[in-house]
Amino acid sequence: MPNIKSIYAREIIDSRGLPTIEVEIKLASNHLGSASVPSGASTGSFEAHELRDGDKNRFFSKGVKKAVELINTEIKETILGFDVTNQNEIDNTLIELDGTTNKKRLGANSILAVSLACAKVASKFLNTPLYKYIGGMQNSLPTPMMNIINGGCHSNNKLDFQEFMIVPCGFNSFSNSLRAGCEIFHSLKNVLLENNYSTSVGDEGGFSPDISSNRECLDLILKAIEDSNYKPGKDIFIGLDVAASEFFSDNNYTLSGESLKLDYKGLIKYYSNLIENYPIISIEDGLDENDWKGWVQLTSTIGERCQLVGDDLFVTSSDRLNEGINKKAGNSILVKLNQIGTLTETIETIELAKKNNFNTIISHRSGETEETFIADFSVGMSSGQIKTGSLCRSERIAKYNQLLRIEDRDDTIKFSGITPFKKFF
Ligand code: 2PG
Ligand code: MG
Repeated sequence: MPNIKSIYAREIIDSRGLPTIEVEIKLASNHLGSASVPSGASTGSFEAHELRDGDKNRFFSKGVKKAVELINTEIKETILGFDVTNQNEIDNTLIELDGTTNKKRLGANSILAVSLACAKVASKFLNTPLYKYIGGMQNSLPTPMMNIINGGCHSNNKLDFQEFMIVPCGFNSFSNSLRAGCEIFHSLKNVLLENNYSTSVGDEGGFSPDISSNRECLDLILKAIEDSNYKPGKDIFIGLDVAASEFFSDNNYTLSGESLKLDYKGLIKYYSNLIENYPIISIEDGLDENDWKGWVQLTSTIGERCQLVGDDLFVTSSDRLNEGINKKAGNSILVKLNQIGTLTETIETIELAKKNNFNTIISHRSGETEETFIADFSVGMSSGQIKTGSLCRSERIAKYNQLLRIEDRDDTIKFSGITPFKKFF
């Protein structure tokens, strides 16, 4: 029987050495499933609430014992006996039980850990791969956006932009795209060494050289692409996560690394210039999460040439995405399950995005675990793209390896190679 027999949560440690939640669910049929949840550093202020203990004596206040306790008592008592294949009912019950608009009482981390563990054990009960359980028969493998240089609050260098990603295009499979990413990652290591830069890595496994100029970073990446015998602007493109909310205040964007203080118009010019000179096909959070006026202008200025991705802007919320669609702000959405807190709500947001021709990118968080749910999720939802970090650090590689497994096991699943908006070079 697919009914929930027991639920058990515990505190585990994430890739930054900070606590997070793992949940195990057992069914009456004795099937067992577990899931753990990630945590962000450059979080959007409209994200659902992450419940932390606030006890200064443990993990710098970041313990999750309270959240674990809530799962092991209140949440457990409420959903014991539920049919685990009824994800909507479980998620809606958890949302109601929480009773707040941003999951402040029980915590989006508690709710999501249970929501994901339910989906995983349901797929086991039905003896179906997780991606098929989520997506039915329509599955595809995503193009990876691989973050090979870390800046912003994911690193202690002076780079203002948070992520410099390589995006393979024109490859015929996920594994070949990933292979290109690995080769370029290694070439970049050599390029950095030749230029006397450190090859230490940041939170997401991208290199974290002591560089302050965005252009210098882009030049080093282009060199690494060429050294690997790929053509920038043909085989490999570049994506940026600017995470602009992190350097926005008093209506100004301060790029300290480049000694620039710009208003939104100035920053849009800066981006227009960058995309003219580099094969950049995607800019995430190019402007602040509240700068709707700037987003509308950004979209009308370069939205035909570039993927403009709302992460902090949309926080995986269908309400905020609707606002963006109505205002014509952005043309793509970054999807993070823990920004909203249940599988059901995340799927609703993706469906809304697709209906409105917004590109969808399933994303990890900078604080991750070995959990591979998002790999299956990207295939099940045919998201087209996934962003899950660099080509080192096992919490990032775990997702890529799961995608390799899916590709290897089921050759009926197509690869969604993406087509850039504009021809380059
Ligand atoms: C982002 C994410 C993931 P964080 O901004 O897109 O790369 O970072 O998890 O720190 O919010
Ligand atoms: Mg982001």
